Amino acid sequence: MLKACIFDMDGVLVDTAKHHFRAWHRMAATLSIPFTEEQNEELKGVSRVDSLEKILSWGNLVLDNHKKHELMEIKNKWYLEYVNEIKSSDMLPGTQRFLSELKVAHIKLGLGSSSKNSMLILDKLGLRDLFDSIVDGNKIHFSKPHPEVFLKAAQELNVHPSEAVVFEDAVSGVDAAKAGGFYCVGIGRKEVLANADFVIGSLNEINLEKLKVEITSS
Ligand code: B16
Ligand code: MG
Repeated sequence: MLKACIFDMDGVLVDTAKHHFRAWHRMAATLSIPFTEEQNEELKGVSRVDSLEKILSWGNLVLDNHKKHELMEIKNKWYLEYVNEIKSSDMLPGTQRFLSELKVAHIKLGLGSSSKNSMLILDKLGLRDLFDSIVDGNKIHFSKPHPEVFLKAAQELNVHPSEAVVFEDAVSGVDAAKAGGFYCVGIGRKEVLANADFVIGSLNEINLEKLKVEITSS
């Protein structure tokens, strides 16, 4: 029985993935490390520190912890500048409608994001109060694909993973959801999110009725 829906934030509810890419791209350029959109797919859902480690490894660059900390601060400063102007019109299609539909149907709502900036973004979008549980990068020890973020959200919502659905746009996030025993709806392209139970382009393509049909037929 479906009792809860747990949403990733960046790339599912709001189009912040392009701002993360822009900030990391700018950072990589200062280090003379080439960084493509394909490589950026590997950073989606991955924590700030793990993202930096990946970029440094692509450039075969070894830095001390002090320098890494400095780079992460600068990247986040740029990212915050880019998202500063975000408002409710930057929500991805279907977000407001689908969350409201679930709320009316008394399905519990959880957030499962790797971002440490989630509260700021949710406030800018006016979405924070809709969520019954918010688990983000400030509350977890292990980055996706570890299932901790979703298991913690399910625990806070007082539901079993088999009673919850996770919505994810990242390969690492889909893997995290499946590792945690959740039904997972991928948001993006089927070829990329092959491990998801089914894939849609955006929340605009789903409603509660359709979701229940997909779960039952799986
Ligand atoms: P921050 P999600 C993730 O958010 C992003 O997909 C990923 O690109 C980012 O590196 C990570 O949050 C950490 O974000 O630097 O803001 O703490 O997709 O899990 O909602
Ligand atoms: Mg995401």
